[in-house]
Amino acid sequence: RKTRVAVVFGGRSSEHEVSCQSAKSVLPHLDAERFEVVPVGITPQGQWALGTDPNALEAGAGNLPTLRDRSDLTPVEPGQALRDVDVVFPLLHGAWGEDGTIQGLLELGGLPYVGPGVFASAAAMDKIFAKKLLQAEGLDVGRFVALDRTAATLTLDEREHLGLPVFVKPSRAGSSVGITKVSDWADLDDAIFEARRHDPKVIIEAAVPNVREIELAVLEFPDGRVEASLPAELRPVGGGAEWYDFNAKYVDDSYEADIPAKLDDDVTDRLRETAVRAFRALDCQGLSRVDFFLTEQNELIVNELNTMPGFTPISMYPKAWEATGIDYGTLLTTLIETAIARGSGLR
Ligand code: ADP
Ligand code: MG
Ligand code: MG
Ligand code: K
Repeated sequence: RKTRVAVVFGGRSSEHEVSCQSAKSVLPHLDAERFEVVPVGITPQGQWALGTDPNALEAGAGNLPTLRDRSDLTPVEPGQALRDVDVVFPLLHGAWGEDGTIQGLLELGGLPYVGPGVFASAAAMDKIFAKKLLQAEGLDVGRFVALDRTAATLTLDEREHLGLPVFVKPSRAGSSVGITKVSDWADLDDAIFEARRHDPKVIIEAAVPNVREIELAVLEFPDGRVEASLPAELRPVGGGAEWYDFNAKYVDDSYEADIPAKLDDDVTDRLRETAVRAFRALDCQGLSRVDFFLTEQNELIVNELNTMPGFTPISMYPKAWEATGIDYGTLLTTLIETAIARGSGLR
């Protein structure tokens, strides 16, 4: 019989719609000869539902599909939704999905799944912990200060250490949600307040001047080999956008992608090597997108790892593999085969 793949999408995070959009693209591209797809939706309230076809969803925020305000769904318990499934593709972005929580549920159920395990997912989701682990590996992560739950604001010493401008971010979020670029210390506390609407833990980073944003797609193959794609670059066009915010990501056309990025061969080689090191430093498995800041001096700063990046055919992760020689359908098959080869349990 065919391999039954549950594609779990939607979810409780602020990236609910982005996840629905990813699912909408993945479903029709899964190899129908080998895989039987079981779409499993999770509403923004956290209700699991079977039989939700992401291609039939209506548009919500940012004109993206959503499971919001759907009263016609048939609610199920997670265990019921995943009964008789061989492998799970947790196509969820952000909290309660990309952060180790659903991975924990699947471990308990003994089900293999696409992507990193509990620890790596949680570590990559938390920008503060991710940076500490990357630093321990000897990788440059730039200057930052972690504001724990009790610290109200930056001390004068910390302000001096970082300098202006700074980026103020929730430690555990994504899609640029809750992030503010601050160019005047008078605006700092409002930015911290905004970040804390998403996470009590806040990270404040020195802005990298004239930064180039480079992303690499890292993939684990069924035989355990781990490889990084060619680098892709996100470039602001028309001088309108100052940084890669939510609108630039999903709404307007203020950023363009160069895939592959126009870089000297030695920089490309260093990026590919460092992306795999970062993947291993967080104990990732399956896949991860490793996002870099390239400085004017061609220094590599690891910004973050995204363990379940956007997955439409025009998203950076699949595009970067396409440019490296692996098409969208083959990529999806590889991800699922790697998950099955790994099995469940400690590994
Ligand atoms: P998210 O997980 O929401 O994508 P990021 O840490 O990647 O959060 O930040 C989002 C965007 O903000 C980046 O892609 C970049 O455009 C900008 N940015 C974040 N931190 C810095 C920094 N230290 N220097 C320059 N730009 C930054
Ligand atoms: Mg992110
Ligand atoms: Mg990012
Ligand atoms: K992340």
